[in-house]
Amino acid sequence: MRDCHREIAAWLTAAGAAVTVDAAGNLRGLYPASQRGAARLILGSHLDTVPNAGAYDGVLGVLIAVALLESLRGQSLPFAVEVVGFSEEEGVRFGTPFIGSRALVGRVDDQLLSLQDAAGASLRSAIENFGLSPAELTSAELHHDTLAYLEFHIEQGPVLESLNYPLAAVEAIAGQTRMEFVFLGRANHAGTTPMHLRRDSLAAAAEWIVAVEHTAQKDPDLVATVGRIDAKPGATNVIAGEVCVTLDVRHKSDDVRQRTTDALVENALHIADRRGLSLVSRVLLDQCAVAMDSYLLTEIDQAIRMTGSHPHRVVSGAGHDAMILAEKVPAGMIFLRTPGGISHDPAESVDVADVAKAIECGLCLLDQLAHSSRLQERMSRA
Ligand code: HGY
Ligand code: MN
Ligand code: MN
Repeated sequence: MRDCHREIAAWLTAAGAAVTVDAAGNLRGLYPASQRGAARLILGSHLDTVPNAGAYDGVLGVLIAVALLESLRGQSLPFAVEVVGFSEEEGVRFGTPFIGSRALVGRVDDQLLSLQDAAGASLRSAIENFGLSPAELTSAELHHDTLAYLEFHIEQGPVLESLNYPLAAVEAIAGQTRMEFVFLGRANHAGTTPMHLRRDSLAAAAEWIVAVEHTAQKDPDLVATVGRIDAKPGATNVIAGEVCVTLDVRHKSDDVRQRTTDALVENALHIADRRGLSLVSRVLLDQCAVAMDSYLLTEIDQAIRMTGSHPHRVVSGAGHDAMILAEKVPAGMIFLRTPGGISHDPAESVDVADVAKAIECGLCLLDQLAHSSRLQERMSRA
């Protein structure tokens, strides 16, 4: 992250922005307005990613924001532009996502700071080891003069490619539930324990994982994923006594997502009970679906039209920092086509021409907002 900060901070500085790192490790570059003390527009995305990832999820949105500042070539706007590179959005290390953007909306509390990574290091100690102070987290919060938040991001799915559109406006972001389940059975000898006397936690988890897939296959708008399984003691000749699995459930309807999650918990309890095991589950994230700002949507549609593309609208199955920022300020997102619909994998890619269109769209958007009476009115109130 330090290397990433160094590279991007150099580009932001060269583009005329004043660069800082806030107490949550977010990189922040403030490009001044034509008048001192003017309100600000935030352009951002996340700098962290997942294991064995592609090169574009998150960071491309930050670099498009840098490219927009570079394209201004020192020209100032009626509002300041703050570029934010969020430190942690994926939730890989501490199991709970959106830590960087939560700092901007004042939601990094002691419970979150006490979360531990696989090595037992707390979020609090990770912040301190990076040379930052959790006591200063309040200074990372959004300034009262923030007008809106805009995020460019790859779609990470197949829709835009199937329609042959380079860009799309995001109208909403699906809600997501992330959970951890531990099936507790009885470790025993693989060679001497008859099948009818086993309390095999790995077999129980496997039965449940198939049920998770079958449940999600019944609704085209529902996805449910078991992404990680840890079996103990993890030896070929030992029946697993304890298995921990993760669950990720997403749907644009919070009601469907909640009912699905409840049913999958019920199913896990039933399987464990029938096999003589016990089950412990805990919720790591219960994030509701979030609609993007309707006014920004119309401006994004118009900016996409200005690039000669069709202003298509999509619902995002992936979570984004925009859904956190939307708690406090109007938020909008622009998606770029993802060739092959592949993401969270080294095969993730973008077409350079689509990135050029995204930058062109961003410049149109900045120009539209600079002349927007709606935004002027917000600026006068900020
Ligand atoms: O998993 C997601 O929703 C995104 O990649 N953060
Ligand atoms: Mn991601
Ligand atoms: Mn992302």
